Amino acid sequence: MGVPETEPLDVGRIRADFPILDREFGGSQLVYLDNAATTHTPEPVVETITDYYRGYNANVHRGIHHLSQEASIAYEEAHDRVAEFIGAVGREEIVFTKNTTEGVNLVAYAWGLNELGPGDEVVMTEMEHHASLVTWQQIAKKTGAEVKYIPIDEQGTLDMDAAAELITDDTAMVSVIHASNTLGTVNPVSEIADLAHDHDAYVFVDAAQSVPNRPVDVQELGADFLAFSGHKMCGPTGIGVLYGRESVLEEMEPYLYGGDMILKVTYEDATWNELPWKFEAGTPNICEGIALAAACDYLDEIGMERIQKHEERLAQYAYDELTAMDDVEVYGPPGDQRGGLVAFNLESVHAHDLSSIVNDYAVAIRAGDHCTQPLHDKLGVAASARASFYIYNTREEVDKLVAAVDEARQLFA
Ligand code: C6P
Repeated sequence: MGVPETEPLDVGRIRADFPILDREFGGSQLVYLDNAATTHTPEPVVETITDYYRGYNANVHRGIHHLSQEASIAYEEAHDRVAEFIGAVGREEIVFTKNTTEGVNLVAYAWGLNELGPGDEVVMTEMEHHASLVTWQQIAKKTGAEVKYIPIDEQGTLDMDAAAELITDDTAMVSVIHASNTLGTVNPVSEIADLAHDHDAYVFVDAAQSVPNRPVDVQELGADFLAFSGHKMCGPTGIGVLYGRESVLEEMEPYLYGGDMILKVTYEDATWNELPWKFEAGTPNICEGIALAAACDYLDEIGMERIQKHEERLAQYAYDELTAMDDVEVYGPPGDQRGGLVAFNLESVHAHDLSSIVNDYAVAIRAGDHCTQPLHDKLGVAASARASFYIYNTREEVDKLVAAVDEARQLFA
């Protein structure tokens, strides 16, 4: 769209690419504020999907016929596009997975099971999503390694003094969430990566809530691994990305065995294909991978810095409006220090009831533990309601949320 990074987004124009936002429920137009769970898919990405199935659907790396060649080239180039999007060296560092969860499991199984043992430590944060938390916890149990957590303070910000003490020569892996899907906190990943690398530990970054919402450069962050999901960034479901530093991926054993990940197979043994195919066994999600590249194009055309600013403005506004209510508790750092989401509770109304009432006004938010049960335990609540913003949301939609929360209060008064 060729406008300066500081210009607000042309939300009206963006919304025209998302016909789903025109849906109405009970006479009210949908207000979709559940973008941290999944985002919608713009027309150019939908067109990429239909073009694929109408024009060049074929398996990749398995045929020399025209369709297979076209599909293979598009699928491989999608890796290049994603590499460019996050500042990776090239396609060899981009493994297509199903989602963020598969990305962390790949590293945990292919690297963790082989490399961790008694005396080793995996350091995480108290705000990790279950995708990382449960995975490293279970791999630690299998290997005898120990898990430690960097604590958060009252504002939901990491205690970096504690981080400096917890990360030691015993640390083998530091797995850190870039932007919290519950608190909205954006963590100082490069600072944490420096601490980890000072002790020769690897750094895994859960970027599920950052790659879709702000510029992310794996080199600047100092990530050895970084994972995210296509469905949270205008792409389809069923496609995710694991970035791995080339030298580290080279050393790692494969995660899944089978077709396409091999170089030479005999009845006795096998050798592995080059990166990244060594980690992409079997027929991959071809169309979804190609569509993810189209999603990168779509977001880059809008501008990731402008997207970040737009979301931050909405989150700040929602934070201000919600904290102005005496009986609402908002979790996480102040409005000017958070990513594009706000988790909260209305006194004496369960988050599920709250989300059900606002749904009566066609306002879609999420309620629950957001796959961060230990964090909710720490906050002293079983669940919270959460509004999360994206490129197509407006201040008027925040007003509708706030009005619906008011209605819920009156209903339960
Ligand atoms: N969070 C949410 O509503 P998958 O499901 O693999 O695409 O993403 C997992 C995941 C990992 N890390 C973070 C920080 C996440 O937010 C998520 C997904 C969704 O918050 C579903 S629980």
